[in-house]
Amino acid sequence: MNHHCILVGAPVDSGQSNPGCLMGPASYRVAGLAETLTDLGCTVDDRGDVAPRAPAPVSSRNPAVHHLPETVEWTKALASAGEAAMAAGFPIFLGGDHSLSLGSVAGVAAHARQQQRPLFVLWLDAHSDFHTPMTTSSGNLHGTPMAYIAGLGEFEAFPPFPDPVPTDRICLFGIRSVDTDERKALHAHGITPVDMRELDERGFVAPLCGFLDQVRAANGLLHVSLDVDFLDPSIAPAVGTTVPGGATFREAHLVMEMLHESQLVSSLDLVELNPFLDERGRTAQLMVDLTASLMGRKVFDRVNRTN
Ligand code: Z70
Ligand code: MN
Ligand code: MN
Ligand code: MN
Repeated sequence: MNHHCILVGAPVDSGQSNPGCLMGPASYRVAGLAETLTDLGCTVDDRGDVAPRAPAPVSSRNPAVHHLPETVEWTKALASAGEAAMAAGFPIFLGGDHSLSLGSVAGVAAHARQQQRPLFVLWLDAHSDFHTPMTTSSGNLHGTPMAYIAGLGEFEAFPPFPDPVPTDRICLFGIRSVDTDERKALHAHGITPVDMRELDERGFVAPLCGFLDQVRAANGLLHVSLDVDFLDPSIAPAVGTTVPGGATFREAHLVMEMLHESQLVSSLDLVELNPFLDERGRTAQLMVDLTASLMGRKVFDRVNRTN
């Protein structure tokens, strides 16, 4: 794992309808993300917030879709910022709603193609985010990045995704809210999410180890996209749509600790934090602490038990 962290502020608010995610990057900075990483022995380059260009007047064939022009410009700007950050170190994208991953993962994928390394994606989320702009009924584009990354469906004014990620390199993890059209598309493309029911039955370790073994065997790069709503709303209230039944405090930290021990993660998104809905900063602080676990904070050193 590269311990030169590049912080990329992505105050994206256009992918959903609940204002506030644009304060996310500021909230992570106030919660001390850079200082926490430095204390762990990482070096940190905070590149500030990405500024998208003025949107071109594009419209969607689906009248439900809103803020398409803004989201397209964020995608382009974050793809170039992401590709540059990958060349320099370990990018951490500070969201911003989940539509930012249309761009962050595009930049990461462009870098992976250049390095001739296969890219894997771990999607820690209550939702599968597998709509296309044609199938979404909410019109919220934060519900679409996973389909874009997989190169599936029609994405209108968006640039074509560089080197789409084959579906067998994608792991949707913690899922508990899937719309009918998403379920059909997931089924059609042979994706079986690791949903909360499976995690209840098997625990978090075995399904995650299985995926990490695949990444290791392929000498892959691994992008992790952490949506606040992966976490149970009782510990992470600062999110627009709360979905009960999410990961507990220890389950979430265990995932991050295992990811650290694997040494496979090469980039990270922190998405969907809405600081306006937070309680005394506790969700922002938890996201920072989870990032610290991913970067190696632990109580005791122990033999690596995950591989
Ligand atoms: C629903 C939609 C979603 C996040 C909500 C919800 C999507 N499938 N994603 N919160 N992060 O509107 O498309
Ligand atoms: Mn999401
Ligand atoms: Mn979600
Ligand atoms: Mn949400």
